[in-house]
Amino acid sequence: MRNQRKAYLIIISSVFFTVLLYSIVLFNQVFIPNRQRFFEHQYIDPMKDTSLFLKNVTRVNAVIIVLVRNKEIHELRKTMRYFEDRWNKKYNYPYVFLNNEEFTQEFKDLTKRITHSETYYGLIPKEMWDYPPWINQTKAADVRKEMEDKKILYGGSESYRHMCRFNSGFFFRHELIQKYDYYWRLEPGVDFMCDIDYDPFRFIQKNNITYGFTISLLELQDTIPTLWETVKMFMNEYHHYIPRKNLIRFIDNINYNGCHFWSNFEIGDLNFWRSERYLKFFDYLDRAGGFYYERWGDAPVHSIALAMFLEKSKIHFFNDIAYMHPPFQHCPIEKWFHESGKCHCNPDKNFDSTFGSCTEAWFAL
Ligand SMILES: Nc1nc2c(ncn2[C@@H]2O[C@H](COP(=O)(O)OP(=O)(O)OP(=O)(O)O)[C@@H](O)[C@H]2O)c(=O)[nH]1
Ligand SMILES: *[C@@H]1O[C@H](CO)[C@@H](O)[C@H](O)[C@H]1NC(C)=O
Ligand SMILES: *[C@@H]1O[C@H](CO)[C@@H](O)[C@H](O)[C@H]1NC(C)=O
Ligand SMILES: *[C@@H]1O[C@H](CO)[C@@H](O)[C@H](O)[C@H]1NC(C)=O
Ligand SMILES: [Mg+2]
Repeated sequence: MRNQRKAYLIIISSVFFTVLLYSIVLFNQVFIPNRQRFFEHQYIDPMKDTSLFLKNVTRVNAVIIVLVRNKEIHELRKTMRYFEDRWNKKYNYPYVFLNNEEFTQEFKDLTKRITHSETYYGLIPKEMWDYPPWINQTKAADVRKEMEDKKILYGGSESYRHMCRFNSGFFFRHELIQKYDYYWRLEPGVDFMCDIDYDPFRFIQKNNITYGFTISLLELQDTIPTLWETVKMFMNEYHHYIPRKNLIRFIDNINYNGCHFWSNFEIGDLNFWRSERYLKFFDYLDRAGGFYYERWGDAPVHSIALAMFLEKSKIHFFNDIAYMHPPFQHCPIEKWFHESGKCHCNPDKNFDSTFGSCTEAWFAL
């Protein structure tokens, strides 16, 4: 009697453990973490393409674009020093500096001397940095006052709005930019924390990629109250511009979920912004007035356009580019980057998987 019960117990527990073991195995196969699945099945790894690392290859038709004010010269010099040492001294891509005011001689001298690349200095024409005629400037001023009282970030700033509109609709049409196909946007004050030993321009050209990012995050909803309804009206009117395979699910959660690529870093194809569909989109938003009656940023505008018009393979997550724009940074978490001695960032400070980032959602798409 006793032995029989023991035997039952043994059988039951072994069945139980076998089932448990099988479910663990099954669970792991079905529920591979999104990040891991992304890197295994979707990610194109530049590190694995040795042709990108050849030292003798010719440059792509590309430019480094810096929109900047004279007073930011020292922040900019710091950033250029990092940028040259980590990457551009190996390639010498040209810089175009753009400003709504004339650059000073000091600004030109100090920036020229920090690089072996060609440097060009452009004035932004008035029509790219001013109110379009249909904007009621009294109303715009009232809004700025209201948003300032509500303590919305840059809510009271007029120049910030001109800047966001310029970066949304004009930088790629500036006369000094017109002859280029690809660009890398650079801002004063940012830091690059790992060596970049290949040419990202050649990488995106070779892989037919339109846009690359390092950090994604949520927009402040107070700055864009009517952006999404305007976008939806555009999508209704111009549905023929929107391909069946798109990325709208990355940004659409009944309302706009706020997800966008942080546009202070961008590596991309200028011809995307110059395309008929993007220009139509920009004009549509510009007519609606939200650059001035609210405070629409160029980052959500760019990201919404990318999401409407492109599929996932056209957008690249530059995991290997360690990048800091305070207060957030992308620092690769794979050990290799740090053990190789090529980086100086702390992977624990990486923003990708923390609250406020959309990069986990990107992995999951
Ligand atoms: N020439 C010029 N450049 C500007 C002006 N406002 C902003 N910029 C540049 O536009 C870019 C974005 O401006 P930022 O002030 O960095 O705005 P942000 O990145 O949203 O905010 P923080 O960097 O967090 O302050 C930077 O490259 C600035 O140098 C302006 O009035 N004139
Ligand atoms: C670059 O170097 C590779 C390998 O040494 C060689 O095969 C190729 O012809 C070179 N290309 C140019 C443009 O010099
Ligand atoms: C401009 O806006 C102000 C404030 O909202 C308003 O009083 C005025 O009538 C508007 N002007 C025109 C021409 O619409
Ligand atoms: C590159 O992408 C464009 C669309 O963005 C497509 O028309 C073209 O065929 C692609 N080229 C290659 C070589 O895949
Ligand atoms: Mg900035």
